[in-house]
Amino acid sequence: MSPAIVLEVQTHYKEEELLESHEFHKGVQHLCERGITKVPRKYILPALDRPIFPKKDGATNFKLPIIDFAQLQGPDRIHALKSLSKACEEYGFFQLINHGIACQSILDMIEAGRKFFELSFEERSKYMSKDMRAPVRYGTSFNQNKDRVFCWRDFLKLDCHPLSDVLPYWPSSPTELRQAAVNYSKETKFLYIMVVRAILESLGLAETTKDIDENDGDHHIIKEFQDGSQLLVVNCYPSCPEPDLTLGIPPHSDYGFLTLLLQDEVKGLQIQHEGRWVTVEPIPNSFVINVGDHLEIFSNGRYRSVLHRVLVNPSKSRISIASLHSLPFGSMVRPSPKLIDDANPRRYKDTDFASFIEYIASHEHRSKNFLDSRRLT
Ligand SMILES: O=C(O)CCC(=O)C(=O)O
Repeated sequence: MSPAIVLEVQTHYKEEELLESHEFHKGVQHLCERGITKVPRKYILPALDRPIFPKKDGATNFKLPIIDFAQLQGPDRIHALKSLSKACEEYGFFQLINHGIACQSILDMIEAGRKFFELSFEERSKYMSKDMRAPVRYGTSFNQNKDRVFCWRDFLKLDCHPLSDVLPYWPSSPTELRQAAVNYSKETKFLYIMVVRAILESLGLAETTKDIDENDGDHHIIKEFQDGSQLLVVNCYPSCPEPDLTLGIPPHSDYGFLTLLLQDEVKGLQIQHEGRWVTVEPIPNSFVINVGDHLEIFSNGRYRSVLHRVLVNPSKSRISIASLHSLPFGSMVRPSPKLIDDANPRRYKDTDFASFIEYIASHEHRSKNFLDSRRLT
């Protein structure tokens, strides 16, 4: 081929790629609506990063520790706190049962989320934004502005704090979404505060919940949790023709204190445990709760945020709803002074949201790289 023809072919491919990449930014749902039978190149992971599916369903059946919220609130709290502490230290994850959130609130939220992803692309795309601080964000992949390989997920992110400020920006369609998300965000926030109190107690930072209210220092932190940030993320993973080539979400840890995750009946969540990927069995009417980077920092490394990822399914689409909680946007996250001593020197630098957002906006995602940037050597 003459150099002129080579140049022409290269230009043609570049244009095609640009055109394609513009299409991919519209999301996986949009791609599937166009009827695809193969995973496009843009979503194909390097061989080493691809998931290995167990040959027989259930071959890697794995049960997360179960924490009974009713037990945590009852006379056997001490015992439940021990189990909570062990789960956070050894797994970074647990399933919460008997959580007290009304079934109807959960069903309404899942249904409203599902309906959002069934809207036309024109309607969904009104909420696309590159601004990480936008009160509502519809998008795709993990970080679509940075990802070289896209992942097989679309999302709707709703900032929930303070509700009165953000509500007018939330999607007005489907009509039931706002009410369902308001109820759901209030209920999950309440549950989060109860669980975080238990976490403080399990770390030995307050003898009982009563002490937390009376002790000035700890009261201040509970107040910060109450005024803290909350982000609802509705994840939609359409069924995928070649699920062994891609992932719904690549390995990552969550940035906040705790994430309360609702999975539907389709499994897909995998966590890294003892050096291997294990699939979390959905338990009906439970929450999967995981330690985030901010809690790892706050606990000075005693509780660990753990890598997790999401597999996609060849025949079923999957919806999950993550409620991510942390301190207010302006607050500093630092190891609790009560957890630092000669035997346990300070392990992390102070950090805040602004630096987290700046970091993810300017770096390609890799595992726990933000937290690693906060470690003191
Ligand atoms: O969909 C899931 O099971 C996990 C979602 C998740 O990891 C996330 O939203 O960060």
